[in-house]
Amino acid sequence: MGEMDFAAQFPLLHGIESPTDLHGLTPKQLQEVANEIRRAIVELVSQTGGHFSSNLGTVELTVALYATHSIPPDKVVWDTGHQAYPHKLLTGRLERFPTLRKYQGMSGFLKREEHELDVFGAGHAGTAVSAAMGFALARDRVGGDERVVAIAGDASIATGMSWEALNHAGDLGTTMTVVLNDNRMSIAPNVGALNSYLARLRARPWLQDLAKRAKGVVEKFPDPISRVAAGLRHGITHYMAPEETGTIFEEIGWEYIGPVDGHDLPALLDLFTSVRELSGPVFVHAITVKGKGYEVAEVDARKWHGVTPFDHQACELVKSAGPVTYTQAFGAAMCECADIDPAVVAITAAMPDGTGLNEFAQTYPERYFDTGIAEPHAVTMAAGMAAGGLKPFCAIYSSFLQRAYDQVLHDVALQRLPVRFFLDRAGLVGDDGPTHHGAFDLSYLTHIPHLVVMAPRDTTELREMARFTLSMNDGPVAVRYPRGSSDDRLPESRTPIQFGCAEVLRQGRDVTLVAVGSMVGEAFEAARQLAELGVDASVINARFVKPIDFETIEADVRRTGRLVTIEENVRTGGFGQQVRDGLEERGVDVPTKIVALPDAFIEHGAQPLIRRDCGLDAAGIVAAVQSAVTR
Ligand SMILES: Cc1ncc(C[n+]2csc(CCOP(=O)(O)OP(=O)(O)O)c2C)c(N)n1
Repeated sequence: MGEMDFAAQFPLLHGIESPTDLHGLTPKQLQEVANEIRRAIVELVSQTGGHFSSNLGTVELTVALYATHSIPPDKVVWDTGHQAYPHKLLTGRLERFPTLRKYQGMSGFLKREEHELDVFGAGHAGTAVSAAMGFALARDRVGGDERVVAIAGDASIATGMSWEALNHAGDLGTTMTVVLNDNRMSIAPNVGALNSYLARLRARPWLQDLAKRAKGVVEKFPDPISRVAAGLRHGITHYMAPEETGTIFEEIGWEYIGPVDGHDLPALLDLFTSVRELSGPVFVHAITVKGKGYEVAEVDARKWHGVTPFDHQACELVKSAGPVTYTQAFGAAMCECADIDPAVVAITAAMPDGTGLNEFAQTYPERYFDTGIAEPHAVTMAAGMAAGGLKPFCAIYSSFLQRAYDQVLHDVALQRLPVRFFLDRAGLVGDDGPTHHGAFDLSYLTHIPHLVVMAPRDTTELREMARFTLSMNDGPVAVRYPRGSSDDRLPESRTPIQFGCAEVLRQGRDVTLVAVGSMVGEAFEAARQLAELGVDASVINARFVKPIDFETIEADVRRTGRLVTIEENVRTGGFGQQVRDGLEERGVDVPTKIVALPDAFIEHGAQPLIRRDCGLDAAGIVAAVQSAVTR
């Protein structure tokens, strides 16, 4: 990609440094800009990988919005940010695209520190309407007149937070715009009653049709009525089609405009020009096609949501059949558990693919629940299910469960309800970066009373842990595991899981390494390298992060006299600090080194690179041991 001649390939786009550069362009040129953006997304993302189909769906929306607004000072807040590549391309970042999601390269999401027009960063869904409302209230306080726009997808708009914000702004009458980018898809097909409601709205006459109708009316009437009607031509739906009033949005104080074809650039240019002048909260319902313009992605937008590099001429995604991932192992374990116990049910918050629940969903459709992007609801619903006698397995990414901390604490743990949490993407996830790293779960879970926390050393152990949780009916349990596959440097032999017990993998004389989950393989490899350096290390697979197996650790440490703990979690409140604390209480006084993530947000980049930077690989562990040994 180094040889790409951006100026030759994307002549218009190449000249655009800022959205205001669109202002001098004719509608025809703007259409060409849109075409170049679409082509750039296909060509560039096919080389870097990244989010794909969502970005093809926002091309015309972005061009129209940016051509009709004054950005800056107008502000656009993108929900989640995975669909904002057109925004990046219109804010002077074309030439940075080859570094998309790469180590030290451009983020796949929006970030305030990456660009001044990334006015609000995200990665988690459902924040845009609240943030945009905040900007609007700040503007009103200061006395500015800039427009604030939030763009949210049909899945993101259904989050609790979006509705909290719609409710609030509708009441205050805050002047702002929400653009609903309705492509009917979450990552998987969208779910929920609101989604069905949006489908009914989609079935209404589209604004373009209304505009034609209005034009007929205009032609029949002399001035000034015709002028008024013309002024409303792309204005407010219900003036033109009174029979179509009464959307839920209007009922709660928003001006609802739509549905409109989100790929009809001339219509969108007209529409956003008018909308920019409206006061109060305005809700624009745009219908888009996820994957628009790249046929295979239109047909299977789900498969093309996030992609690895692909051949864009051949239109083919090559999925390599690598070793079993933790996600796949969990999916298989769920089916086994459901087979064994009819009380087992599975819950996902809009991530059936990401959490590996597809097979379960097909095999046990009546025992499978997709809440949509609604982690807090998913957790409390699971609590209710557990109270009602079911065995809920709640599969949520580590970073997304951050949203439901109080639900885990107040609804699940306080009532000692046996909900089984399965936290995929625990630890550093790689290319998605700081919004998605599961860096905090050991800290935000292990201090909650009654909650048991486990971490498997490999995919086989994950399956065993899932089965093990079937008998844990006294209270909640969380199992956390990383993105990716098992470490193949670990021995195959294993001991059965016993409650609260660690597994000793190797017994040495000089130092005790106690590792959690994803770090057990690295610790084992470090021990092998240390042996070559003449240091004989024990390796203990912690298995339980709560309760910690102090007997096993203490016995080993009393022999070796030195301890190194290793975990892929922030140091504060993590495993290592708790081990040190517990040993101190037991009167075991040994030099201890804690290898963990620092008190910082770790940038994106390939997993091995960012783990290396944090000292969370065999080499980092060897270095930590050497410093512990020489102390
Ligand atoms: C809190 C949270 N849960 C889950 C996700 C994972 N996720 C990323 S994008 C997405 C679907 C978004 O769908 P939609 O808002 O309709 O936007 P589209 O991609 O269709 O444009 C989901 C579930 C997330 N980013 N944040």
